[in-house]
Amino acid sequence: MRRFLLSLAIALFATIASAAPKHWVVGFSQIGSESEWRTADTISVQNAFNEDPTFTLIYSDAQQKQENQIKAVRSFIARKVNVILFTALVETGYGPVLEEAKKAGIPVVMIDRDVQKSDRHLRLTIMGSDFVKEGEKAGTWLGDYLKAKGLDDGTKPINIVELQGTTGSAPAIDRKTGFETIMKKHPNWKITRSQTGNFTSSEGKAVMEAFLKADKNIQVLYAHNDQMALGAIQAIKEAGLQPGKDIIIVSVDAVKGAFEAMVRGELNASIECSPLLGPQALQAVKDLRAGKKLPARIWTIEGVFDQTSAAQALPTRQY
Ligand code: GYE
Repeated sequence: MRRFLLSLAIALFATIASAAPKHWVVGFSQIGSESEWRTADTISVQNAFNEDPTFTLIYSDAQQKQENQIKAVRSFIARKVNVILFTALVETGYGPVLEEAKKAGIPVVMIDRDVQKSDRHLRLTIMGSDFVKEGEKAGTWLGDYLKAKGLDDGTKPINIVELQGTTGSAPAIDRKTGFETIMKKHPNWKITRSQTGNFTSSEGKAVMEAFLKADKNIQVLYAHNDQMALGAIQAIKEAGLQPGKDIIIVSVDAVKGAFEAMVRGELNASIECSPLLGPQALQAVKDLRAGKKLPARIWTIEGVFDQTSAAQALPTRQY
């Protein structure tokens, strides 16, 4: 009887042990903390993994330097982590290090910014937003707005200045492409000035100051993220103009700061790009651990907000 109970206990223990998920170590190579968006994204991923005791997350902040990211991935490989979460600062230059991860048998799950097409076979999947679509939504919003306000007769030139994100990054490339697709339907729209503001408020402000000094004929600002738009709003005010009125502003992200600016009437619209990728990343890694096949692309679902919807949505915003 004693022996029977003992073997029963052993069998039971073995069943429980095999059902319990294995402990996994996850390396996360983040690009930095250039914006409200980025901070929300980092916190979302850290919270999701730190709240699950079956994971240990190793976080590495590259401080906007590609070489730091390459070093981080190499150190994850040396530590034999189970999976690498990776956000690419720019699209190019990661081929060799991704090759090393692949050789080591460590899957790479991209979150947010992808690498260039020719390197995509080296990563397992990508989750995040459709940046091209965001650019298209910005253009479509602008077309509808100008029409509704009677500001565009289809012939008078509409001069647009553009604040681009980090040069060579997926969202900067794609948000430009998407916007320019919509511009083709409006032959009188023209991007008269376009420069990078590196996705930061301070550079957005400095570049807008330079635009305003050189050019008195700006109708619209298209900023690749809210942070740069918020910096530019400062510059526009300091130049004695009214942001949101003298210059129509549309940007991307829909962070809290943008909602507040819309409520103040200083920003006209923001295209949503959700940074809350943590729960989605956790689920994907859990699926991977359970031996499931991940889809090649995991999209986030997002909307568009403007001054007519900002005040109502603001209290419910999580970032
Ligand atoms: O729009 C911007 C940020 O990669 C989608 O990076 C992200 C962008 C986001 O710093 O605010």
